[in-house]
Parts: sequence; structure tokens; C-alpha cells
Amino acid sequence: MNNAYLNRVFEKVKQRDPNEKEFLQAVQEVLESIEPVIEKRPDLEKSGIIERMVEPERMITFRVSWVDDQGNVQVNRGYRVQFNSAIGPYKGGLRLHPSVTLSVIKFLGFEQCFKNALTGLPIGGGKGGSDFDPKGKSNNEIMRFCQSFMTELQRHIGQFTDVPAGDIGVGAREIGFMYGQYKRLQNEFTGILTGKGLSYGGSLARTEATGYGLCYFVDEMLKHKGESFKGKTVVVSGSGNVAIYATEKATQLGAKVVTLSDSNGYIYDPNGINLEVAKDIKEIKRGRIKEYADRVPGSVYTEGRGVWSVKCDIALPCATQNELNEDDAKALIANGCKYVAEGANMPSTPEAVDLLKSMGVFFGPGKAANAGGVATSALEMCQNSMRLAWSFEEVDAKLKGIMQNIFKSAIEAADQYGSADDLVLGANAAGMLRIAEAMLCQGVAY
Ligand code: NDP
Ligand code: 2IT
Repeated sequence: MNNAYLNRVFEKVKQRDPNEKEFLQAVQEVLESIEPVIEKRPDLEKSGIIERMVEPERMITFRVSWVDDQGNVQVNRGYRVQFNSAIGPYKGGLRLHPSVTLSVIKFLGFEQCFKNALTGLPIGGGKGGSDFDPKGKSNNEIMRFCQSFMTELQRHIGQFTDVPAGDIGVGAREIGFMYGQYKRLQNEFTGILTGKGLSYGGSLARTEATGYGLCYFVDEMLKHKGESFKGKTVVVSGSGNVAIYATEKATQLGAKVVTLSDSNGYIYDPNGINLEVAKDIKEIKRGRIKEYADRVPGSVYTEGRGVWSVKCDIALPCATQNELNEDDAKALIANGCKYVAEGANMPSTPEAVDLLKSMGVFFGPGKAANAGGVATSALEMCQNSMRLAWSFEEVDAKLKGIMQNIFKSAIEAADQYGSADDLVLGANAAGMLRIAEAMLCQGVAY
């Protein structure tokens, strides 16, 4: 980083939170990429915009105690980081995973601000969750945890304040338990969560939105290079919500998806993933991806990480942060991969991103590429406010339009700031500027 202002801001963040590895990684990536913007906009320094953007408006941590099926008291830590409300109520998911720390929630909340700004919709950025591990828990244990979590969270959220949603470990089941508890405590039926079930205010196409949106974004990347999904081989990591629906849309658009993974290993299916089987294992039985190989002849399960060693044209990391490192990037490049787009948040390490970009791989950063989920959440909020429900086709068409616009904003900003096709710069610059304009209008009161 050469810019003195950005260096000062980053040094201060490091000094304040030296141990927040993931948060520092996310901040460094943004600050490095927006240097050319800062050089052209001295007013941003004068108004202290960047030092304000890297400090959350509010951080809440709380105790979540619940009773397991054996009658033992369990205690987890809950978080909600309300990062930036310049352009709308805080918006962002809740993650339930043992790896959750304040650093993880802060990195996710920070990235969420830029992503949400890119959608063009009126949503600020936030994130929350807990170090609770949903694996191996009974339905009743999940319910008791979610009720206890919401018992505290309900004080801090609201349809005009902060609207959480799902993320890793939080899907329709958990959102339902949390929504029920909110309603019980507040005696109010409002759209305070998104990703709700269709029977109580959810939006059609929200389940599919992140994965579908990712593919609509990749479709724009492909078109930009005069190509399409047709006949391409795709490697997808993860086997959760994002991975499943990215696989579905990529397949519909004419590609062959040959892998899915989880934290234990990955499956390779040379005939293309059989989604009926994958959905049955993951969505109905809540099983492990290993079971796919037992059910689909010709497919193979391999224990461990290694999904990036599979030959492909397009790689879509859809599991978790830092799952694709420099060695993985080398393997992808050696195998002729030409496109990498992030379904997960920050799945590629900085070294991997640098290498991919320097070797001419067209790279779609998560803030832009996976924004379809939160964009459709904002469409769910809109329908809730209107007390109306749109058809699947209507929501899907809006989602596609939003993803096309995000690509356009990012590619144009990359051009404008002198780095053609650098979607990292483009997405960070376009998102940052939208938030900055709103902050400049609103003064320095927070
Ligand atoms: P799910 O909980 O549905 O699935 C998560 C998947 O990632 C599982 O296959 C899981 O495997 C794997 N995974 C999680 N943690 C790890 C880990 N530490 N190492 C290896 N594999 C891991 O989550 P989603 O599909 O919703 O989320 C996936 C990613 O997409 C996350 O980064 C999330 O932040 C991001 N995202 C999600 C959006 C949404 O709308 N849901 C929107 C935008 C981004 P296992 O079962 O073994 O844990
Ligand atoms: O990372 C993300 O964008 C999400 N988990 C979705 C957030 C949302 O509010 O829908």
C-alpha cells in the first residue's frame, strides 16, 4: 500500500485489533484495491470516510445458554456486528459454526457493507452468529438454541433497524425457530428476518438466489470474454445452500459440474452432479457428501481437501473463507482453469487471488459474485412491506437484472480507475463510493 492515508488507517486497525486475522485480511484487501480512488478523491480523507468505514457502528456480544437433550446446560457466545447503516438498515446473515469469532463476524460484516451497496438496494451492512456447532444436534436442541439466541437478539433488530438472514449453518429451519421466538417476544408480525418459509412471508427464489446469482454473474464474465457456460466443466466446493443452487443453475446454462465437497472430503462425478441425489442427501437427510458416491455409480469420494486439483474451466468456491490457497490456485492454473468466481465470502487467500489475476484467470470476488442472496433478501423485505408476494419468475428476473448491473458497475469502475477487468478493484471501488456518498451527506455524527 503506497497511499499514506490508507497506510495510516490500516496501521490503526492493526494496532486496535492485532489478533483479528480474518478482519485484517478483509480490510487490507479493500484498502489496497481502492488506492487509485483515494488518489482522485482527497475529500474522502478530509471527511475521515475510510477510518469510519473500518470501525463498526456497534458490536454486540451476548451469552446464549440452552439445555441439551441430556439435560446439561450449554453456553455459547452470540454476536451481532452492526457495521454500517449509511444506505439502509443493517442487513446480513447469521453464521452458526464452531469457528465463529468476533474477527470472523467483523470480516463478514465489513464485506457485507460493500456487497449490499453494490446491489443498488437500500441495505446497510451487518453480520452475526455464534460458535454453536449445529452438527450432530437434534431438532429440539437446534430449536432451543435458536430460541435462546433470539431472546437476546430481538432487542437489537427490527424491520427498520437490522434484518438478519441465514449463512453457514442457518437455513429455513433455523430462521423459522428464530422468527417464532421473535414474534412471541415482540407480539409483532414484521419482516425482521429474511430467508423465511413461504408460509409466513418468505420470498420465492430466496433459497436459490445466491447460487443462481453467482451463475448469472459468471455468465456476464463469460460473455465479456465472448464465451458461455455451454460445454464448460465446473468445479464447485461446498455442498450447502450456495453450492447446490450454483450447481443447479450452471447445469441449466449448459455446463457440467463435476464436484461437490464438505469439510471431510469431495466427490467427483465425471457425468455431472446428479442434483436429485445431492439434494436428498444434504437438504432432506442432512447427511454427508460422501454418501453421494455410495448412491451414484461412476462417482468417486476422496477424503480431505483437494477439490481444486480437479481439471476444470470454471472454479466456484462455495464453502468458506480461505479454502482456496496459493497451491490450489497453481493447480487450477496448471489445469487450464480460466474463471474463478467466489460463491463463499473470502474463500480465496490474498496470495491465491494475486496469482490467479497475474496469470490471466478472470476473477469474480465474492462481494460482487455472491450478492444475489442478499439482493433477494432485500426483495423479500420489499414484498413484506407491501404485504404482497411476487412469483418465482418475477423475483428471478429481478435477481438476474441486479447481477448484470453489479457486473456492469464493477467492470466500469475497474476501467475508470485504470485496471481493466480487475473486478476486485471495480467491486470495492463501486461499493465504497456508494456508501461514501451517503456518509458525506449525513455528517460526522456517528
Ligand atoms: P451451508 O451451511 O448451507 O453450507 C456450508 C458448506 O460449506 C457445507 O458444505 C460445509 O461443509 C462447508 N464448510 C463450512 N465450513 C467449512 C470449513 N471450515 N471447511 C470446509 N468446508 C466447510 O452454508 P451456505 O451454503 O449458505 O454458505 C456457504 C458460503 O457462502 C459461506 O461462505 C457464506 O458466507 C457464503 N454466502 C452465503 C449466502 C447465503 O445466502 N446463504 C449468501 C452469500 C454468501 P460441512 O457440512 O462439512 O461443514
Ligand atoms: O453473506 C451473505 O450475503 C449472506 N449470508 C446473505 C445475507 C442476507 O441478508 O441475505
